[in-house]
Amino acid sequence: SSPKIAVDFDQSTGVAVMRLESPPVNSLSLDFLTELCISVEKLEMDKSCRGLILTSSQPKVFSAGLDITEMYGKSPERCGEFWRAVQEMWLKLYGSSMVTIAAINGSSPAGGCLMSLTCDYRIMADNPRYSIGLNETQLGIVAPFWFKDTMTNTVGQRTTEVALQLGLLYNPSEALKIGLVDQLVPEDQVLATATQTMTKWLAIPDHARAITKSMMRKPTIDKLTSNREADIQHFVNFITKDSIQKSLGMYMAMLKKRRV
Ligand code: CO8
Repeated sequence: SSPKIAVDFDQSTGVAVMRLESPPVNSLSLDFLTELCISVEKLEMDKSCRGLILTSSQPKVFSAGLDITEMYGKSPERCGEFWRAVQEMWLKLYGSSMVTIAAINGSSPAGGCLMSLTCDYRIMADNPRYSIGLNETQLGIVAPFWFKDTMTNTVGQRTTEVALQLGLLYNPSEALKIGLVDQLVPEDQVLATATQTMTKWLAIPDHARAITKSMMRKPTIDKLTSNREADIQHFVNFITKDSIQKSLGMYMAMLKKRRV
């Protein structure tokens, strides 16, 4: 099934709702990331669009993170192209001047968590079956510095230090407690709450809010923009190692076996 992004832009409110529609789990493939970047860029350039709500059309899952098959058995060139797209997604979302709200209506591991962390505010469905976090070490891989920075900027140094080493996935109430998400609501109210919260954020003059946002995030963004090529090289060298490929292979086999 082909990946899709459904964008619903309401001219009267200036708010766009972007639904991730890539069955079964919204994993971030190169195609999907490319489409996501194009959609965000279009909205960013449209001066009448002031707010963006990110959510999922898939039941139970916000996003399963990076598509593991994009990192397994692929050529170094292809891995590099994929990583550039991951960087681009983060740069576009973390650097967005729009108000961005994540309506997290399902599990959100690894790259899915990163995507939510780029937003200004996170509302998660209060369902104990869902989890969120940067679980990279559980796959035998290492979250890059800009994943780490985004998490540190949100929950602080100490919490990030423990969470990243153990590859912790948090249930919604734990995630709320450490500030990984800002609010929990019943599952059927996630989007409505995001819309209400958006109204509050949009009551602040755009220019003042956007400059403030940029002031907070620019040092973190500059760190990647000035190191993009080296970061790609680092990723390609790391991910194509035999030992890392073996870990990823085992993790994928575990994912499939886990099914009942
Ligand atoms: N990539 C590719 N395929 C996936 C992924 C993924 N990330 N996640 C799930 N799938 C596949 C499953 O293998 C399964 O395939 P199949 O139908 O062929 O068996 C199908 O999607 C459905 O998955 P589930 O049956 O597991 O669906 P559930 O609804 O039970 O669970 C979850 C959904 C919770 C999302 C679960 O699938 C899960 O935990 N997935 C793994 C998530 C994960 O660990 N992602 C990490 C990706 S790595 C990343 O994002 C950052 C990497 C940073 C790079 C660092 C490099 C140095």
